[in-house]
Amino acid sequence: MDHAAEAHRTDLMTITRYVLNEQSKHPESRGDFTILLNHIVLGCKFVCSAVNKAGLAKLIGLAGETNVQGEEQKKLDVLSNEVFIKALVSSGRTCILVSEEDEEATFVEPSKRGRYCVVFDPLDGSSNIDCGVSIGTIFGIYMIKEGGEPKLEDVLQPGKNMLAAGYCMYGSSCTLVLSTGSGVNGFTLDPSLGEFILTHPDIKIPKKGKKYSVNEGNAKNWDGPTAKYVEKCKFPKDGSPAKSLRYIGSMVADVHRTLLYGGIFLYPADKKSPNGKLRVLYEVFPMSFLMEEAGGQAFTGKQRALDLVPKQIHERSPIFLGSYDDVEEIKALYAAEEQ
Ligand code: AFP
Repeated sequence: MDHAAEAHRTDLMTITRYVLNEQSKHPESRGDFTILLNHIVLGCKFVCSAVNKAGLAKLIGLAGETNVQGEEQKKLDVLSNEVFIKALVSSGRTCILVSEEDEEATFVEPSKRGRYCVVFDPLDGSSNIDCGVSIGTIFGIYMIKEGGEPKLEDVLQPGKNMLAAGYCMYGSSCTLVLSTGSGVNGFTLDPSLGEFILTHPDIKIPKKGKKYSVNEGNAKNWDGPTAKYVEKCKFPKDGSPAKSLRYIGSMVADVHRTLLYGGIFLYPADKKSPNGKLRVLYEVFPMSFLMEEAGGQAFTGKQRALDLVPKQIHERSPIFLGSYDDVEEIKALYAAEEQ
């Protein structure tokens, strides 16, 4: 019997233990972040359970409302949003919450206020719910600027100011990927324990990938650099093999695959949507943060994605993210076009 392997398997690194370990590296830390994260984890577990039971519980179907983006809300969107808002407020560690589902930011009442601002999409990819495709929650965490009342400017900060970002994917397994600014780690929910266990330590994205991920149905409206890049993926002229296309249409699932296998995920601007589709605060920033922490890059077509300063909470931006070398290629095509 391989005792070392056995010991390894029984020494379970839960997400709470991991964050407490991280916390102990900062003696000044008061444990607020650990408490906040525990509440996010609770929200993820609840949504995971609701997604798994959706068919059975007859939760699938329209809730009869339209959200701020003009999209139909599914019951699970509504439920997930409520769960996260309540979990985050009750943590006593948040002051401003921005959710994809709510037109306005939520300012937490003074008696329950803490120093963190959380931006999140409670259930991204919800148009995929009915067919059982992986969907997820995306979140980013800022700290309120020192002093005074919380203001909207506290969340209208560039993505590079985030303290942490992550997503939880509700798929064949429930996987939470997190970065607190020193690398990226993946935790898988063990349903029998009800705990997220570290299963993907120190994730590094391959420097170059073999897959590209984009909605090709929008190709007729793409700009020059995007069209050239995708053409290069399919018909490389340097003798390298063509890339394979993978597109789920659920950002968490497409980014998760890109992070683990390498390659590039694109949601570019096009003639119909000059700012792209994806939202800066709770889609573009958290995923860009994770990509950079894993050794990849994220680019908007004009600049490093994390340098963008949003003016509105539901702002959108084009995004190209993934393996370092693949993003470098699209950056070169945009630079060439500018000249
Ligand atoms: P839904 O939440 O409406 O399913 O949108 C998902 C999403 O915001 C993101 O998760 C996908 O990457 C992207 O939209 C897919 O958009 P297209 O359907 O236009 O390709």
